[in-house]
Formats: sequence, C-alpha cells, structure tokens
Amino acid sequence: MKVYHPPHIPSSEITPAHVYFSRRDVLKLATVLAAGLGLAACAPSPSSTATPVTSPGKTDERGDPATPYEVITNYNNYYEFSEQKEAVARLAQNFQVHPWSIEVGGLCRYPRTFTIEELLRRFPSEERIYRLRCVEGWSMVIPWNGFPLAALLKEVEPLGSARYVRFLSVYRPQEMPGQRSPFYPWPYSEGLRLDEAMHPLTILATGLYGLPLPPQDGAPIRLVVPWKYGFKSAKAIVKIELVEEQPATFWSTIAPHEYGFYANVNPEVPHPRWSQATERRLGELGRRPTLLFNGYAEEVAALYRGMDLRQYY
Ligand SMILES: Nc1nc2c(c(=O)[nH]1)N[C@H]1C(S)=C(S)[C@@H](COP(=O)(O)O)O[C@H]1N2
Ligand SMILES: [Mo]
Repeated sequence: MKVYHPPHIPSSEITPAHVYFSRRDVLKLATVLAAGLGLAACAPSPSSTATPVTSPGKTDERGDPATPYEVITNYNNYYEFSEQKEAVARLAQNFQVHPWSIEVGGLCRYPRTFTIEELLRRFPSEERIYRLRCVEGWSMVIPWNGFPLAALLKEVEPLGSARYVRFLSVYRPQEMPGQRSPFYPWPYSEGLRLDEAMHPLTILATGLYGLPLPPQDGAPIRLVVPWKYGFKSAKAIVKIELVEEQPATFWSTIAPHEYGFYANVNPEVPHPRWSQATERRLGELGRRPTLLFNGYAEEVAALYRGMDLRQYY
C-alpha cells in the first residue's frame, strides 16, 4: 500500500534556499548564473559553442531581464520524467521528438493532422518574452519562439458548438519513466475556454532563445498561456480537440480543490496550502509581489468580467 503523495508541495518555496539547497546545488546555480552573465566567456570549452549566448539585454515588456538559458533548461516541472525539477533535463535528453504530428479535431469544420514541419512552414515564428509563474511560487522570464494558437484554430474552423479546447500531451511510458506511476491520470491533459485559446497572448511554442525547444521544456511543441499558472501550459502536445463541455484536466482530476480549471495567476486567491501573494524569481534573492493575471491584466481581464475569481479559481 502506497502512501498518498500530495502533489505540488513547494518544499523548496517554503524553506529558505540556503537550507533547502545543498552546497553543491548552490555552487552549480552560481556557475549557471555566472554563465548567464557572460562571466564564463573567458573559459571557452567545446560545450560553450553548443550553449547559446543568452543576450544580456533581453527583457520582457516590464523591463524584467530574461532568465538565463541554463536556468530555464535545468529547473523544470515535467512529471512524465521526474518530480524533481533538477533531474528532468538529464532524464529527458534522449526523448525522441522526431517525427511528430499533432491531431487537431473535434468540433471543427476541417479536422486534420499537422506534422511539426507543416506547422513551422505555415505559421511564422515570433519571439514572445513572457513571465512564467508556477503555482508553487517561483517564476522565470522566458523568451519563447512560437505562433498564436488562434492561427492554428482558425485554420480548422471551430464550429459554433465548440466552447472549450482540450490539449493532450504524449503518452510514451517506455521513454518517460514518470508515466510508469499508476497514481497519475496519464496522459497529461489541459484545457482552455475557446476565447482564452483564441487570445493573442496564447501561443504554441516550438523554440527557446531562438533555438529548438529542448525536451525538458516540452519539445517539440508546447502550449504557453502566460497569465495562468504554469501547469496550464502543457508540454509535448499530440492532440488538440474542440469540445462542447469543460474538459477534465490532469491537475484538476488529482486535486480539484487545489487546482481549478481557470488557474489564473491571482495574488489574492491563496492555494489551500500556501499563499500566492509573492513569488521567487529564479536568479533573484528574496521574493517579489505576484501580479494579478501575472501582469497581463490589461490584456486579459475582460475575459473574466463578471466572474467571481474566487469561485472560478
Ligand atoms: N506534459 C506536461 N506539461 C507540463 C507539466 C508536466 O508535468 N507535464 N508541468 C507544468 C508545470 S507545473 C509548469 S510550471 C510548466 C514548466 O515549464 P518549464 O519546465 O518549461 O519551465 O510546465 C507545465 N507543463
Ligand atoms: Mo507549475
């Protein structure tokens, strides 16, 4: 008999970093941050040519600096591989991302399957520098490359009866050790209301810092919804379905009272087990205030006019 393991306990978030991290981790993080600042540039090595130069000048629209590439790609939530964020990059390194196709179907006029190559050819890639706020209380600033989900949905022409969009991540237990655990409702799934899915901020990302998305960040294609907690942004998507009813999702199935369908970032609605008022920005000391809709209120607040954000958490 296994003991129920409550998911998403932010032990790293409620314990001061110097207590939580081992000395080795702190040294590793220091190296990673130094690399991001370009301090390692005087020590060229074969791997330094494979590592992209993180543009020191890249910032989001608020002026927040982009998190270094090495941090974004070595601190990941991806339960298919591991529940340990520092272990995901290594466990995902041989994940096969070619060939890959996405089936787009359900309530639409022209359902069809797209290969990744078709998507890249059809929808020009844009850079979007977005904040990512995890429900656990940490955040990053990530320079994604991708295209609006709306462009893809318009192509298949949703029917009038379509009110929600359902996203399914890949199911490949042979390659994804975490999927051998029967305690989770695999495959990972997520959902959006159709108007949220059509919002211009919602993208499908295929790249990071101008390079193909690494496996640990959801290669070859993942959703990014910047005003919602990170778990809404499903990785390694194989199916997008237009549906009439609000779909069940991975986290809302596991713990419905802790992870709602909407999951809009909101400093005033605490998680039942911790506050959401502040967050730890990776690479910064201390905490910063969390912003309503993760700082995108001007763009998205109208989607929720008249809705009680405590009821629809
Ligand atoms: N398929 C899948 N998608 C997922 C997850 C996951 O475990 N599996 N974790 C989510 C969570 S909790 C977060 S915070 C983000 C993290 O994205 P990143 O590792 O690229 O920063 O991915 C989300 N997408
Ligand atoms: Mo998360």
